[in-house]
Amino acid sequence: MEQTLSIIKPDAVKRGLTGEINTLIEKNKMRIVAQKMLHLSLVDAKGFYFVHKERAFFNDLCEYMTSGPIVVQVLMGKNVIRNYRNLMGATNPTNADDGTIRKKYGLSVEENSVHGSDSKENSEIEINFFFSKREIFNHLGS
Ligand code: FUP
Repeated sequence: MEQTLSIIKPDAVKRGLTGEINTLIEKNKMRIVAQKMLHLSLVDAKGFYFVHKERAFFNDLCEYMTSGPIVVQVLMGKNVIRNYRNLMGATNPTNADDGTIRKKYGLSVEENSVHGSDSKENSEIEINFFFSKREIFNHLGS
């Protein structure tokens, strides 16, 4: 069983899409084993997206991520890192496949509704960024 970090971003939380996105996650056989809502500080947004610090979009992205509350989650399942990335769709919603979260709900390459870890290594770093071990339930049953 693998875990990944998911973020429901400000554009989606603001539009009341948390429930619909959670339904898609659960219908696709991924379990939500931790979840909380929070409002990122600019320092935390910059820390989370540190790998992108040299990119032209870095400052805008960090400001957007602090523009309203987000929902952070740990998802669990077999191959959940890849499966959740597939369910999310391409970074730019215009290029995302039908049925993906970003195609359904994404507004632009920046306001693209969700984040998901892209590797096992990053999933561990990102989960530890937001959650302590005691907040994650890995004994939900099948
Ligand atoms: P992804 O893994 O699909 O979330 O995409 P990236 O890691 O490449 O980018 C992280 C976030 O940066 C995206 F979700 C949105 C933002 N971004 C922009 O705002 N503009 C860009 O041109 C590319 C990415």
